[in-house]
Amino acid sequence: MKSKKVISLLLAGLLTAGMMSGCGGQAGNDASGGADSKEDTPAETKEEDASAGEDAAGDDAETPADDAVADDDIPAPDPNERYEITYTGYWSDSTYEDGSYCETMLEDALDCDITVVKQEGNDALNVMLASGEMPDCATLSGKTSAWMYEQELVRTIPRNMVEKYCPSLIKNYDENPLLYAQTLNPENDQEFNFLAGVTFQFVGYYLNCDYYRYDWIQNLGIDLGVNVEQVSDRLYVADDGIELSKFIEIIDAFVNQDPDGNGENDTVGVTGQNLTHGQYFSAYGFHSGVNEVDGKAEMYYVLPEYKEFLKGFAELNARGLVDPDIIQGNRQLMWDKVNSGNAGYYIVSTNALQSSWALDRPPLQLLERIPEATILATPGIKPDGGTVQSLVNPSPAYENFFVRADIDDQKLAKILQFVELAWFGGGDKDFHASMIYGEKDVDWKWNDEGTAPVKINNLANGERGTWTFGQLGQDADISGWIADDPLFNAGNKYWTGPDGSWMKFQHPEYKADISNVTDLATINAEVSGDINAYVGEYRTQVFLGQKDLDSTWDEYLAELERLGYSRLMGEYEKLDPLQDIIASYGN
Ligand SMILES: [Ca+2]
Ligand SMILES: [Ca+2]
Repeated sequence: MKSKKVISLLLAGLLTAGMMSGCGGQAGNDASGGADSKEDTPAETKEEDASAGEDAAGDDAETPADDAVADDDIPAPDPNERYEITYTGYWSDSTYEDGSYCETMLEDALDCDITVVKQEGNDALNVMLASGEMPDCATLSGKTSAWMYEQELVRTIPRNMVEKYCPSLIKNYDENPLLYAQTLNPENDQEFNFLAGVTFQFVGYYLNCDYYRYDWIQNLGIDLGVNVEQVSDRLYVADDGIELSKFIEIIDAFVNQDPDGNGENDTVGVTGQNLTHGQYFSAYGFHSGVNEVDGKAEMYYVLPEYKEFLKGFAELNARGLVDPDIIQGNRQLMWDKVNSGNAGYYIVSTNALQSSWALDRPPLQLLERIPEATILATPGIKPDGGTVQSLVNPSPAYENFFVRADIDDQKLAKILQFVELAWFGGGDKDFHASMIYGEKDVDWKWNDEGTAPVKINNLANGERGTWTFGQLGQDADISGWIADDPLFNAGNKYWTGPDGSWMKFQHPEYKADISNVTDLATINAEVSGDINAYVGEYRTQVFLGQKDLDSTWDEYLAELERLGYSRLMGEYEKLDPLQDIIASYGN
């Protein structure tokens, strides 16, 4: 495998783009790196050839591998069999329409029968797995590889078969080698335990970000202490985070100094969906998840800095500077406050500037509803004299795709061809786009430059089979297509591309068991429910002033200990820091 270093790993995402489950999009930024494949894929050339369907995924056109394995050693689908593949994954609920456009397109190209097994959410999925009714292959959110093998539900996938049948996937793995560490069997690197799909959204185009009403800040005459650039009519961008003391000054003014100038004391302060936004933590010098403390892994919620955060936010709340509704966990309620001009500070992410999917939420809905509103995007809040800390995924890995235990190698070959086509269009951009946008020239067409799809019909996710098969193939192309938006692009130099200046604030967690080599998953399953519930309850009580922080903090730590905190963290001691693992793939 090729190697890259930390930087390229983190930045690869940037080149591309990102987005959420089904936000459509259009038009390409230059993205790429990704699926500019050499192979013109078979998808179309294939359809009349009903006999030997085995080449549909472009097996000959695969990357000129350095380790050329003789073709005949690698199992191929039985040319005399028309395979039936059952599958479930995203957008496979009861609204899925059997024989959808995308399903038929895949069936024609692969010369097989595909059936989507419908399931409604996690409970139904658990029932299905417990009763031994796992489909031939499935994208299973929230199911760890360790658990699936423990239950003897799934089989390993030979690496040479993936190299042969899924060249587009392998290309992404080669460019982001941590993906190998996440998916290969730790005891045998010639076998994948499962295949991770990709999305570049969480390593690039989905940066943490907060927004302020910049017209309010200007009305109030506040000097922010950072460089602010106007990048579009109504969008301003800061080159650095806002210092905590400045943040409090802004929020105080938003609450107490009539920032909208209507003569009424009618605006609120800190809004948010909950009290655990990374921006708040960054303000006090730590980040979510696993932090490093003198070479040791600690969860954020035991840190002295977290204690300071609790104290700080309880104080802000006591001063009336936090919107009391913050503890309701109601995203829509928060959005409404922002969109109606009741709140002037809010947290989303950079890609909320994309009109293709985010029109109903801040900041775009605010801009539509309040003509005088302008917005300032910042990368977060930092301690006075400190730096912003923002968490980013260590790799573009996205969800787990499993193959059932009793599938033989020949059928596996067919399933891998299905993966290559469904996720990446086998390198054929028309096919790839159709898996997301539907039928070419009916539901979407290429833009004038031919660089990105433009929607003709706004299909819901899952409609005509869109996203049902392609969700895990959000490579450079798809991510770029979806992210493209004039307003989003206006701030590109801050949040996209290898030179995006906000990238310096993005880091993965200190440690994670990406290869499943510890008992972390098991212990986590045993203790984390109770721990998280207790952490949440304590946080709310302190925030509301129901519990005195200083006099109860030791008790709090002792209770966490009783709930299994040290047992949990002991597993982390067995792991190398993620940055070291990433660097080990460096040149
Ligand atoms: Ca079918
Ligand atoms: Ca007012």
